[in-house]
Amino acid sequence: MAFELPELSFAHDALEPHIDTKTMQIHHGKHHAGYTAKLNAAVAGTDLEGKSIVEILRGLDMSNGALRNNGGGYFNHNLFWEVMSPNGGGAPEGELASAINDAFGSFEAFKDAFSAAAATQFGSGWAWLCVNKEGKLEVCSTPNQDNPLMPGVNCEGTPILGLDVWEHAYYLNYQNRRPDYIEAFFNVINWEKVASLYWSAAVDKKA
Ligand code: MN3
Repeated sequence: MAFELPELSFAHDALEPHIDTKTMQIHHGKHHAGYTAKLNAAVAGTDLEGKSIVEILRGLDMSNGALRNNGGGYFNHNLFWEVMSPNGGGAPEGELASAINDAFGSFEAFKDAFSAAAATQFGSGWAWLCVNKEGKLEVCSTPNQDNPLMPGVNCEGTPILGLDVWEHAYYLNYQNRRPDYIEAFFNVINWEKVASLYWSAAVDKKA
C-alpha cells in the first residue's frame, strides 16, 4: 500500500497567530504532499514496498538520495503535525517532565538547548528531542530532511519532538526572524503527544 498524506487533526487556521494559515496550507498541501508522492515513486517496484516508513529509514542506504530526502520529508512532517495542537503550549508533566529534568536540569534549560539547536542549524533542517540509543533524552539538529532514525545521524534513536526550520516553514509570517518562530512553536507544542511518544520509545528501548 502506498504512503498517504495524513489528514491534519486541526484546521489550517487553528495554530494562528503562531503558525499562519497560508503557511499551513502550502506546507501540508504542497510540500508534504510532494514528499509523499516522491517517496511512493522511490519505493515503487523495490523490495521496500509494504515496509513501514520507520523500518525504511532505520535501514536506509544513506547514498540513496531520493529515498533519504523524500522518506525523511514524509516522516518528519507526519511527526511535526502530530506534536502541535491549538491547545498546546505550557510544559510537560509526569515521566517526560522527570526525564527532561534528569537530562537537562530543568524545562527552561531544555528549552534553551532545543531553541539553540533550531536557531544554529545552518540553512534548511530540523531540531529534535530524541530518545537516543542509550535510552536518554538528547537534543540535536540535522540538515535537510535527515532525522535521528537514519543510520549514523546526530542523536541516532527515536525522535519524539521535531521543529522544521526550513524557510518554507516560517518565511511568510516571520521572514528572517527564525528565533521568533522558534519561540512561537513553544506555544503550540502538544506535550501529551510528545509524552506518549516518549513512553513508546522508552518501552521500545527496554523490550
Ligand atoms: Mn517542511
